[in-house]
Amino acid sequence: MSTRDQSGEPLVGEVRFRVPLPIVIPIVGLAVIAAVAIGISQVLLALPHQAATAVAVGVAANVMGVFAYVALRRKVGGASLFELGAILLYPIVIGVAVAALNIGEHEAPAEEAPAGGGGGGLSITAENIAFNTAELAVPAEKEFELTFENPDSVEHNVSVYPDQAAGVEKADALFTGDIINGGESITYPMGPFKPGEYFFQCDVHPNMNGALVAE
Ligand SMILES: [Cu+2]
Repeated sequence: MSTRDQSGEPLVGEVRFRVPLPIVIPIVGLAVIAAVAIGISQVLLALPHQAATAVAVGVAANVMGVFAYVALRRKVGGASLFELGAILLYPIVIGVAVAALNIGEHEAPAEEAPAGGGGGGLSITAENIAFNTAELAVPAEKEFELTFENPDSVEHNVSVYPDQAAGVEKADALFTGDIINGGESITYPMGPFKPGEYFFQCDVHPNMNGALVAE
């Protein structure tokens, strides 16, 4: 214990010994766990995805290594405990440095998400056992989203087939939408479709149908 006193104040040592260890250890342990968990999560959230994964794996590997070392050597002195703590946390320090360096570089890509994800805002509605449109124009050669709203009191879906004959047989579906209950809505990820005319229908009520035109 004498090695610890060279850097710390004697008073701290006195207080430590007066408070029973069974009380101190859980409190300190919880505080350390909370601080480490919050710190790591903050770092990981600030990092780009690939770097976050690497840092998380690095931290996990270090935790395993340090505890294996502690477990094998029952007695670890104060100084080496501090060193182990430092080793345990160094991936976080590296992560913080990487995060700080990347803040400037990664601001621009944030604009991409809303622009790319928004699409054309395609939507279709089923009401009174009928779709609100007989023709659905969609972008060709790319993935897009179709928002399907069902304010009816019965269940519907939207599926896409090469043509009406396939729809009648429910064969060769190009897309099969999940059936949703009345009062619900859903966003279907669709495409990519080659340019051309296809057939969409509600599989529950095949008389609800129309042409899906990809262009
Ligand atoms: Cu239907």
